[in-house]
Amino acid sequence: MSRAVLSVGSNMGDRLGHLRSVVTGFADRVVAVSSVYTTAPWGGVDQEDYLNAVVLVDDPDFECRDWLAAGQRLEQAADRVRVVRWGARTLDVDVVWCGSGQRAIHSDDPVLTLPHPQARHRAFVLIPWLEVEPAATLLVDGVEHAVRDLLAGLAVTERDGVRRTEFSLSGPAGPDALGGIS
Ligand code: A4P
Ligand code: MG
Repeated sequence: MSRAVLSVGSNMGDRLGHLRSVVTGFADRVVAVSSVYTTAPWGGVDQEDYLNAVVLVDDPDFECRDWLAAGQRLEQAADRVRVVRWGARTLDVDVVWCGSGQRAIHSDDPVLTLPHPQARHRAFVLIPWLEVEPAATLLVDGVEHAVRDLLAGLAVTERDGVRRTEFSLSGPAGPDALGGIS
């Protein structure tokens, strides 16, 4: 039985449509969906801006690995091709956090590392997560931190690269009209 925080991102093709496919795909397992944010690429690879959001999901019959497997199926459905680490992609679904009840699951398994090791460094994860779960906490080096404190500790340039849009993942479907937003 588990609840998970999923970070979804896209910077190729119909970015909004790809993110919406996650909400549609998880259907009634979806508990909350953040706003859609336009975000500067993270990780040093030269590429287009991303759209990012966070989706909270819950299913008493799902183990944490089931969220990863389902996310990877959605990536495949979006014709995701793995070329460059941290490079451009139609759809990325990362399991940021997974827990049973209020208990966070910790895992060092490279197939599913929990919590996601990069989450604490990424404003594009922390900002939308706080929007849907303001009291969220994250285990860092064995110590529980408020996500809002982790965000406050990031560089201003990192936080300023994440801007909320007026687009919604639950609104009417349509082409990605955000290409011109800078
Ligand atoms: N894996 C282990 N733990 C997890 C987890 N908690 N969630 C494994 C998801 N996957 C996990 O991932 C590589 C392997 O990580 C998988 O086989 C899985 O078993 P991948 O998706 O195949 O490769 P990747 O995504 O290129 O690498 P990586 O390291 O997962 O990259 P990230 O962390 O997904 O970063 N900038 C902005 N602004 N917005 C973004 O969304 N995304 C990335 C990708 C880079 N820069 C970005 C964004
Ligand atoms: Mg990934």
